[in-house]
Amino acid sequence: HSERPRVLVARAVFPDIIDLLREVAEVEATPDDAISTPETLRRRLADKQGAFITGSERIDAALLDACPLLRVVSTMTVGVDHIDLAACAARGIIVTHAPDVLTETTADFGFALLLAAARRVGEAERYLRAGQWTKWSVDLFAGADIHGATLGIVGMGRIGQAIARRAALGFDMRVLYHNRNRLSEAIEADCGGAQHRALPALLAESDHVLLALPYSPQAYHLIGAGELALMKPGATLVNIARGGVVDEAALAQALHNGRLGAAGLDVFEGEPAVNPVLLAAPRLVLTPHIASSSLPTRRAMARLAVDNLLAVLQGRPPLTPV
Ligand code: 8YV
Repeated sequence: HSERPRVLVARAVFPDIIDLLREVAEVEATPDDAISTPETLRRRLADKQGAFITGSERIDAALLDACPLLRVVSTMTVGVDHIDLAACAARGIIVTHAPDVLTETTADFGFALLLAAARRVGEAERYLRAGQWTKWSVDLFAGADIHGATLGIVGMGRIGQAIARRAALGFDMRVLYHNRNRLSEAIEADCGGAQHRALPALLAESDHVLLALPYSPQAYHLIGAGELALMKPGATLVNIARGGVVDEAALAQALHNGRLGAAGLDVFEGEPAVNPVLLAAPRLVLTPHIASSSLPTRRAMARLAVDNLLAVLQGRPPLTPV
């Protein structure tokens, strides 16, 4: 029917969830590889009122200029660094995202990376699979302890707080955090007595540092050679935020020269391409941006993105606007 709004689903995830859109809108759902270039996205979005996107589609002013009918952009991510929010606001386009539903799953994975890096799980498994395990030795893959150590969390939003609770309750860790704003004493208490620090102090005092901040231009290379040099010798760095937060060449260097004990990265500056200097660095666990990827959570993210679209297209307030 011509009066029904048209929606582009930039990635056909979970057909049963996308089908909910079809009750209200004309849906153009493209297979996974159809949006291969910004030009393809622009062409497919040009006559649409709504967009369902993931973290991989870039929504910028040039694209929006080609989409005069667009009213709502709904991303199934919590991060919105792929969307030019000012350009959307200037055109009256509502932007919605998917917070909360992925918090606990993502916090779980922060710990998975921290444990894997500090306890050298990746290296140890490769060694075993390569048939190199021929005898017991006292320091075989001897790593750093998690329990009882000091964890520094950079970015104390929903995910950072969920990690702090795990650290304090499950691993008896002392928790430090760095955040734009200091949290209330009640929230600090709920996060295992987490203490606020300036970034240099957090880096200097922590045995393990975990990055969970939203990406912004100010966060670009927040952790570079100078910051890595402030960290304790043998410390661990984990990044589940965005690749651009860490200077990858400086990190590789700090791993090569033994300054850092280990690192774990789920996000990369050029993802899905991975900087070869990282592939060559020792004691580094690398995963392909899967921190939110449990099946129930990925479904909940898609469902929330669909519900946000339905709300706006039916004239209701969105559930989780940016
Ligand atoms: C992934 C994320 O982008 O929500 C975010 O901000 O970084 C992740 O959940 C996910 O793959 C969704 O595309």
